[in-house]
Amino acid sequence: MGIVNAGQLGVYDELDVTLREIVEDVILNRTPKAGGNATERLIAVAETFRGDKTTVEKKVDTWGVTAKDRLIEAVVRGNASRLIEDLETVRHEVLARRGKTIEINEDVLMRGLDIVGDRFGEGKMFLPQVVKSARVMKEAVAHLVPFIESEKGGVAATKGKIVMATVKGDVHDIGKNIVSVVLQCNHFEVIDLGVMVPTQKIVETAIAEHADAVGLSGLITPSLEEMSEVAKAMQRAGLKCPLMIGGATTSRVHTAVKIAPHYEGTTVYVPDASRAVGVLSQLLSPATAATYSSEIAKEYEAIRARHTQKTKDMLPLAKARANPYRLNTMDPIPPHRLGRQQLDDIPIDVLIPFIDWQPFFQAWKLPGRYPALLEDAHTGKEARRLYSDAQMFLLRLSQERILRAAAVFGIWSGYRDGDDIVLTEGNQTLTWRLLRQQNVKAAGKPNYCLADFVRSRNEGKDYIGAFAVTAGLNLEAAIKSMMGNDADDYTSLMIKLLADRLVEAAAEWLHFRVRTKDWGYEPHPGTPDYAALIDERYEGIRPAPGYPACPEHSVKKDLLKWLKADQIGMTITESYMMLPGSSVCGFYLAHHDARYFAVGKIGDDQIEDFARRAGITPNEARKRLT
Ligand code: B12
Repeated sequence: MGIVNAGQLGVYDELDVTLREIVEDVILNRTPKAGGNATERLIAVAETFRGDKTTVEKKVDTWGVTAKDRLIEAVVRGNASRLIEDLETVRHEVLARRGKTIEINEDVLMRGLDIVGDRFGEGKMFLPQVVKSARVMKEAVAHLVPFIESEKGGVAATKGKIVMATVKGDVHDIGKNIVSVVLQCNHFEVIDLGVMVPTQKIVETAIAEHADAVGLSGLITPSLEEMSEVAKAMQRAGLKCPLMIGGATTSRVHTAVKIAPHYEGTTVYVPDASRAVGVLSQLLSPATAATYSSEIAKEYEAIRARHTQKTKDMLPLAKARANPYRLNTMDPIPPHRLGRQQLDDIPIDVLIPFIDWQPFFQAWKLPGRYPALLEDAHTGKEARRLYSDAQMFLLRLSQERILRAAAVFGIWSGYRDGDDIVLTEGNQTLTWRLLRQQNVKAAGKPNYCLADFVRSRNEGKDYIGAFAVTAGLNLEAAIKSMMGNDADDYTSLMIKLLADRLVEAAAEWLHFRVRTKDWGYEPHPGTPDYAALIDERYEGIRPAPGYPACPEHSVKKDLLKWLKADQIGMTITESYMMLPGSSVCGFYLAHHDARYFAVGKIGDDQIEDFARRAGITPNEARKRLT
């Protein structure tokens, strides 16, 4: 399969490492190492190059001639093939002139990192490359540390020390890890406390380490409450350092309204890893800190003032309820099979065709729409490389069968009761309390509530489905198996992001199966149409608690119990986060009018009504719903 044109021969060390390994496995007959599947791996990776018309430019080899230059290049290119050899050469040079090993870190490796930081900031380098550079940096530092320590060479200067944590009850760490890598590449020292970190530990570490800033991350709304608790504890402990807030559900408004008022130090929302460097640099530089902090304080004060103004255009709950979506009289299709079902081991390769790749590239900060982004003149090359790596990892995950996907699901009789949906089985019930839009609508437009898509008891029989699915079982073991015991952010991020893609794919696959088989209201068209699935062009919806049509999270606890999700290894934290992290749960509503919408802002009357229905205090309801 190889034709060599000596005139166009690339530098062997610069070939894509994964691709090189796959080709070598075939050429050198290293099949036992590849688990006996070298051919399949090569064919799979070849698929990703299909139609790839490469224009060959005359490349000037910039790879350095001295070991020192090569080390800088190694960091910039994220290529560790000669790393240890070059480190040793430079170390002996340094020692020969009675220097100290620490100088290699400061004068050589850091110069590489400077280039990486600058290029990333200018949009000339992409996140996957930055993560690979950080991997080389870590490997180099790990090699040098014993020498530095034995020489008592002192501590390397950094721009500041940051304590990072995902808050208690939350396990999402992809965003936090990306931020940590980017900060480290910009000379910040990061003390990463991991996930589900108790408030006290964050505060104690910040004090003990004399942190220059604390960074908190979280995925879902209940984590915002925990972030407020950390802010309060930092205030009580007399800390003054800046507090950075990040993660998918956090926002400037949330930070200004819910978190900042509890802490006198500067509290700032950072939307993105690439902004973290700029924000921190301004906050920690004596020249800019005071002005920047007071600008943030003013801006957040204005946000709070706007937020407390009552929304004028809000209907009283009674009026909103008098304008529901009115369901047509069509009889629901009875399911082929009622009750709970369990799938203990869904093969990964079944799920791969159901993957929505868009969020994968978004997470890696590669802009554009999939699949067009693979051909983009600016980012296409990196996107293709990333996609090819992803295919490789998926193939291994499916063949080595370490990462496991499982599901519990079913369809039950049920009915609408006011704004609640109730599922029944014998004398057992599961109540899902929903919220109704209260904004003023144009004539003829309803104030939606998901309960509107289910029949009430006196309208006749109806059915509701529910599911919980995970693709994160044995995730840590899978990461270990992919990379041995080496700490490698690139592989770890890759596997976590793929597990997230796989669980969403599993939810899509299961919904398809339920529609066409277990419920059977959709005719089976053979192979599902990928584009139709991604665009949600099918009958019925699968709302997941926490999403805008049903923003309240607590029902997940009852739902997992109803489904006996512990039997497939799924549990839930006090902040309603499911474990393993790569898990999704929700309901199936089959009526062909069922649709997604955003509940939006709700009034105090609905908060109090919800509190009554849920048997909680209005204060508790307010915390959960606003
Ligand atoms: C991927 C994803 C998932 C994945 C991954 C979750 C996981 N393993 O952690 C899966 C599919 C498993 C999932 C499940 C769920 N999800 Co989800 N999910 C998303 C999605 C699409 C992207 C999140 C993500 O990973 N982004 C990529 C990473 C790299 O970005 P990031 O974490 O935001 O981090 C970046 C920045 O925020 C920032 N940052 C992050 N942390 C920090 C910290 C500091 C200090 C700084 C400076 C910056 C910073 O820098 C990072 C890099 O740029 C978002 C929607 C969205 N577009 O954000 C919904 C979203 C977060 N999910 C949501 C929900 C509701 C859920 C579920 C509860 C649904 C359900 N009922 O099953 C479950 C909960 C899962 C659980 N384990 O309990 C809601 C949350 C809404 C809310 N108000 O709470 C969102 C916002 C979707 C929506 N529009 O409603 N989800």
